[in-house]
Amino acid sequence: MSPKLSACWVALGPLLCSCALALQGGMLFPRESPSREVKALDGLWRFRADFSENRLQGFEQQWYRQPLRESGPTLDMPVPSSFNDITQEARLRNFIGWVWYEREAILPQRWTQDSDMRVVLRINSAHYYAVVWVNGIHVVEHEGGHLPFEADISKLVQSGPLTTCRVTIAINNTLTPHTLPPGSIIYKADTSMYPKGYFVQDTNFDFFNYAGLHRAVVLYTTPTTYIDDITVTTNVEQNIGLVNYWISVKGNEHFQLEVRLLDEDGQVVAQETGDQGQLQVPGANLWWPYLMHDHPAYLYSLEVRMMTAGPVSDFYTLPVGIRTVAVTESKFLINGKPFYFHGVNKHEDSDIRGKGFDWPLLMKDFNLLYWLGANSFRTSHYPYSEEVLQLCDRYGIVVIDECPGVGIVLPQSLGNESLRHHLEVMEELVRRDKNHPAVVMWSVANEPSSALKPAGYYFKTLITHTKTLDPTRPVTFVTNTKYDADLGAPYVDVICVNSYFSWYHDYGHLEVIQPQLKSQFENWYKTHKKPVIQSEYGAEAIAGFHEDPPLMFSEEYQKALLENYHSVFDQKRKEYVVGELIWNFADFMTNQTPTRVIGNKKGIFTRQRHPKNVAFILRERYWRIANETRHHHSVPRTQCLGTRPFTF
Ligand code: BDP
Repeated sequence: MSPKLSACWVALGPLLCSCALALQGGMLFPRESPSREVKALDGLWRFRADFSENRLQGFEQQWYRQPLRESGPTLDMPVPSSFNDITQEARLRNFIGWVWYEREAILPQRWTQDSDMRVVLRINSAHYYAVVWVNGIHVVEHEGGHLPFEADISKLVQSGPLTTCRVTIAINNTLTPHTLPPGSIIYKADTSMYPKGYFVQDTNFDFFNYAGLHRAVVLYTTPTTYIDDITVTTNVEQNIGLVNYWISVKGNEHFQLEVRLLDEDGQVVAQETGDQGQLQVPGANLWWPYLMHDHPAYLYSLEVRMMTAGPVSDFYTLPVGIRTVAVTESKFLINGKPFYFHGVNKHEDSDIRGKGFDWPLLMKDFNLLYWLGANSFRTSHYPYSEEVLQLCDRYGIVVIDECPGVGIVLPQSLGNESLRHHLEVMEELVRRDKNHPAVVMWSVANEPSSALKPAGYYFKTLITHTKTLDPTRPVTFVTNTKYDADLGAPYVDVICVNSYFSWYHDYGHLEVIQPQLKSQFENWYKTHKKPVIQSEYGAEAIAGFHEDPPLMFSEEYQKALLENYHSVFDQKRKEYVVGELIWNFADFMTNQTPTRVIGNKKGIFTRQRHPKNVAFILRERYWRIANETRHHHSVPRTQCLGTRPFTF
């Protein structure tokens, strides 16, 4: 292990140094194909939290060298899941430091014997910093809890007679002023008040810092010469769909590439050869958002076939939606038509699992989005799992893809070290999500403090760099009305603004909402002449609390607050307001504070996804807006998910 890592940890300071490798190659989602196999390592892993005083016992005793059970007792821990809410131990729920995961994988014999095969270990999310060993050998480290990373482990598994491999992953959830999101460790040294060695993790964001292996861990294979990355951009010219592609191949310089585009019936509609080119689809079926078209979310399949002179070939199929995105002074256009975001903000959050990926939960959420008539969401406040984005592509749910730049309030979090990491995260995010038609905009941060001096330079660099990473999508920066208006606004394409009138100020005074909201919109528009999205608004309601006249925290207050916002939205959406995203889709867990009653209760659904009264108000509204914007006929409310073929 890197000595830097341990030295830093003793101080509980910036352990998260540049040990993690930045971008190397592509990050195609592991899919099975005639040349690729995928083996999921989901299930029970052995687990131990390192409760030693310096949290470094695991490294000092090299727990990765032997099976974990040989260095002490272990727990059974499900993957994917956060570890925090699985056991009955309070000290594990609130643990800060290194936890250790381990499991053995049985490898098919040909994986270990065929030297023309690459075996890759991919970790879809390990929050926050991860160090990985295979059979006791260090293979990769990664910083950042929401984006995937991988290691080619072919040499390791093909070097001996073993047909199993032991994967050990040490994960540290400590946040520092330079991590994303940032945080700091606060020591409480006064022994008359705190036990010896007492420290807490302080953060400035409003969700619980769940940790662990939150998404799948998989092993997959490719040939040794392989399709490393595919980039697709699309356009439409005079009814001809244009699919531009770039393919990178690794492992050999001599190869041929064949590219075919298939429609939903499996018919080839265009084909090409070579590592870059343009496919033309006359009369293309465009990818339309849900509720904007009778056949939303049309997906073609881009089949890429790579052949070498020898027997090796590689196949990869990528879903492709043909659509355009553009922004004018007052409109957000998808396929040249004005698009109004009527949607939600979400969190990856649920009972027991914490931030752990869960198919039933995901499908419930998509069914609820369809029921609600929501056409969009923002991945507040970090990148969500790739499966979520695949479902958005498939169901036509438009996404504002946000990076974990949330809770940036300390001056140290705006220096070069933080900026370097923030840029790296944006690169990783764009690399992972660039091919999703559902993703229509990048969000580089949520509500950073603008009072800080270096903020201007920081956000200008961040936003302009993101535009060079992906010139095909607009970029936004989410601000709060209470903050300085000009921090990121001059550089972004769309202004996203959060406000909590009659909630965080003017408590209980619903009558202030309309004038304050009107001024908010008018000020932003007057200064910047850019489309505006109300990217958050809402009120807490504890399900089942009722008061009339409405009082804060009752369902009636939440409803009345929303209705006041809606009446201003209805005026301003005729002008330049292009969206409204409720805060929040569902109640979610936060740190314990006197202002949170077992989490944030601004959900329109409870954490268990039961509707509060306000869900019905929003449902009426969203369907009404959808029908208005479709002009010709109303949309039937019964929508059925999953009737079309879909490949993962
Ligand atoms: C907003 C934050 C969001 C919070 C919300 C709230 O962007 O993360 O959860 O406030 O306080 O300002 O409910």
